[in-house]
Amino acid sequence: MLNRRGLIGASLAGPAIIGAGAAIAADEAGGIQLTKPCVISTWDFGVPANQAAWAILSKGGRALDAVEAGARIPEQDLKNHSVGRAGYPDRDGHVSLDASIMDEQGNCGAVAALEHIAHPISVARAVMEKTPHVLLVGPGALQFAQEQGFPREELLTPESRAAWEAWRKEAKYAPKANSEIGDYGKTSGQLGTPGGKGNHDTIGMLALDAHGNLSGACTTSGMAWKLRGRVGDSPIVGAGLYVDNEVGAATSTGVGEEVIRNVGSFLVVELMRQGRSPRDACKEAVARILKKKPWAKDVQVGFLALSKTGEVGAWSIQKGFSYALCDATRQDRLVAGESFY
Ligand code: SD4
Repeated sequence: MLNRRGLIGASLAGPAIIGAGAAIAADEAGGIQLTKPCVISTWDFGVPANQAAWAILSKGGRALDAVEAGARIPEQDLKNHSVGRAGYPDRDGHVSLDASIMDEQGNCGAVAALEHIAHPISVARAVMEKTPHVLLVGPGALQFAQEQGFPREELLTPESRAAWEAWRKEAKYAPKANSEIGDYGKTSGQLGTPGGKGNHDTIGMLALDAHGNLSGACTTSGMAWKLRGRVGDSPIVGAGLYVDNEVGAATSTGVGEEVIRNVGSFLVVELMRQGRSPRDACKEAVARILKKKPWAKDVQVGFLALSKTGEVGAWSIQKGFSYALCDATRQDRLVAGESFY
């Protein structure tokens, strides 16, 4: 697996391809064109996730099935402490998961603050397909998942517990009603702010299938050491994920509060509808965050977008946001995204 700490920094001339492989054609604005079908994901662990999605897409399968299968890969990865099983817990030691999924018809489903279920993305899909609702939370989401046959499990691994116990020794957790960067920092302790080293890594996946249909999935254990009950952007349709089959799809990673405040993924897609490239739309959505709250330059938020025609774009506040690309040409590309700082 590729190590995000070894990434080449973002280039002002356009996104740098850091996974080995054939060159990707970048347009003048720095966007990347993929061929249909294709799938893209946030972060380095998006590479194996994309490959699982590709097994479906390459056989003519549906984008929705592809993104669900892909998102389940980091959810079950015991080395991944920010998605699914083995995710770092909240302040009180509970692993609390957020996920959403959206298809080409605008159907969507999500779960928030879900505990004890290893694959929240599949529960989100069940909410979409088997209930009249969009979002189930907390104990109700757990009850629904168990009724659907998902096993109840302990998701806190010994390694995650040890990290949490080490954090508790040092923690001076003082959340304020009016958040400032210092509060995110205190919340996260040694891990740093969400989206920074060691404390980011929502997987957002966007796929375009051979039939020309888009779908997306987003799943995370959220900000490490968060307050119990805290919900990030990932399960909020329009914030952490949005799909519009006429235009494109977008997803986000980083400090969810900043994404929710700006309804980030919906904004990216609407900007694409108005004619912006995925790259420019992501850049503008990041700029909006910084305009409202200039101190947000010290946290990380990244957007990733895919157009209906297979064009890819991304932008983040800080360096270090990588994303994975997969189409018929290659299934293992990793790109260092562009950023303002
Ligand atoms: C959240 N955006 O819960 C998600 C997860 C993440 O840094 O990327 N955290 O805010």
